[in-house]
Amino acid sequence: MGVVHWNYLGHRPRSRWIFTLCIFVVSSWVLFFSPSILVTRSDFLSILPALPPRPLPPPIPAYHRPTFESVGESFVPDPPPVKWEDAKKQVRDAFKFAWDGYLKEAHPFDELRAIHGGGNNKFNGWGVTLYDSLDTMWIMDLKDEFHHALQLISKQEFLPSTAWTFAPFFETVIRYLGGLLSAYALSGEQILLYQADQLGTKLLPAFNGTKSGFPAYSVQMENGKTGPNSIYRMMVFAEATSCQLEYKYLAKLTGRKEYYEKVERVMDIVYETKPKDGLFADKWTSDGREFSNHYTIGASADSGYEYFLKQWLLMGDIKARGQYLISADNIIENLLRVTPERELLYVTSQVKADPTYTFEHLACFLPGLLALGAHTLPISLLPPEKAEYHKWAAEGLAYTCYLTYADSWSGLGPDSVKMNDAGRWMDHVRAWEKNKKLRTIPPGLKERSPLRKTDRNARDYLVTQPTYYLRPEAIESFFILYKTTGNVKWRERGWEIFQAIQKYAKTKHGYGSISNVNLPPHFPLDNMPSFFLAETLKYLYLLFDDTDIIPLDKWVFNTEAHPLPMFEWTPEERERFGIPSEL
Ligand code: DMJ
Repeated sequence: MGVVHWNYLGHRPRSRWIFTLCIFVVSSWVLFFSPSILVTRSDFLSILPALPPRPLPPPIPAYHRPTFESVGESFVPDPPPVKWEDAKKQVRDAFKFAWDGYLKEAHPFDELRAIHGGGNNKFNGWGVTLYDSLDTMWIMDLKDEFHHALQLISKQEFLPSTAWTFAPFFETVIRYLGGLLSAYALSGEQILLYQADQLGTKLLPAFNGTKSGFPAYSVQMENGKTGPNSIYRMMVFAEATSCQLEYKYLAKLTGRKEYYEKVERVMDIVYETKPKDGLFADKWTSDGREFSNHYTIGASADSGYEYFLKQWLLMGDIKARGQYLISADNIIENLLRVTPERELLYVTSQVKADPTYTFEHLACFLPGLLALGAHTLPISLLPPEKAEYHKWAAEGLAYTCYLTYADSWSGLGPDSVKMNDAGRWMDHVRAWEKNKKLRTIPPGLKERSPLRKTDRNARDYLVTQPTYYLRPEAIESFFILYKTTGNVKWRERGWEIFQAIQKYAKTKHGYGSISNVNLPPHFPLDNMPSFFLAETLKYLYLLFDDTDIIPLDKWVFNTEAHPLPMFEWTPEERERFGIPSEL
């Protein structure tokens, strides 16, 4: 019997329809009525009861654009632009304005004083904003600015400035080294790799500053002495571990074994700890033991967890992937909670096993990380039932992050809040599953309207640190959620925040933090952090971008939003660096 090829039917939809219908009728007849067929109708039907009943998944909560109750002059966003291209262009203009302000007023200082002009040194005095902005300029196609910045960078010798004798290891790695490596990967400019190698070498003595091999807090650049009291100082989990992507990619580019070895030693210490619930203390002793009983995914631990997943994504590290799975499950189980009235899903920290009910803006990177994990991990490791929890957690947490912005007078988000509490999220999820409310929305995922009432009972939380520091985490998560779900609501929320930034944080020279998001902002603070250009504006731009400039299946963002390209170790590299085949 010849095979009828689809193309032989021509391109007319009608012929295809008739053909499909015939096939359906004939095969139904064969299956149900033909006595000679091997699988009889009753055989066929008898298979059916063996299949487990498949409950319908809960519906994705419908998206209704919120209406904003205006209190006095409070912020009410404009509707989204007709074309997202326009939003993208506005973000590019905002970046250009901030960059020009920095260059004119502040360079060679680290960061711009957004109100008074001039600059200040917070991170070595080598002009950190320059390094943090490089890849954003490339991505935004600001090539003249990029090449000008390259000239400035090529002269840098990474020596101590008068104001700054010790280079803080973590900040120097994520901002300077990450910025150089990402700009190199995007542009191929050799000077960037040369400078990354110089800087990477100068920072290496940090790993000799502790008994364990954890990097010391800081390094003196001209002689490799490690920072004040580094032997006795407590190590911060995120600071000690968030150097993996940068140094391993540098090892790949330069072939230098010590880059790989030094940072992998840090991972060995972390893995050897094997905490039974997958959560790591936020402070460690310099000889590599957990010290505090504070467990958080906010400040001092955040990127430690982020880099487990991202080491796997960047270079296929299976051990790090295993740790991510253990830790993410335990974060979901133990640190995710809901509030009683608005049923807001949030992530808290705990002291021993006691929740603090604190929800930090810094923790708003978590929904993006969970969404990225659920989107990329193989089904064999994260089966659909479990992946669903990760995706729900991502959606619910990102919405709460958004609400902390939308609830506020200025439309900008506070740095920290204290939540009212109704217990662990997973307990609510299990109770909801038992009641078989499977066609209703899972706990913590109902999208409540923004509330412009500042009292704790109405909002279900109290603002404890009301400053918006121009931080990126909420927008970072909206970007990943938009990319992994395609739901335009994440773009719309990013657009609202961008408008609030334009309205309240813009200054004569650039942008400044808002000291109290719940009060009419009289004036912003006099500082423009470099991460505003590295992260906040970059993620906004990518959120509105339709061309997929940095596809998530090819690039991995370091914790300062510097994208690095995914790679594989060659057999020779594995042998030289001592990378086991299972890593
Ligand atoms: C950034 O410098 C980095 O993202 C870091 O990991 C923590 N957060 C700040 C910005 O908020």
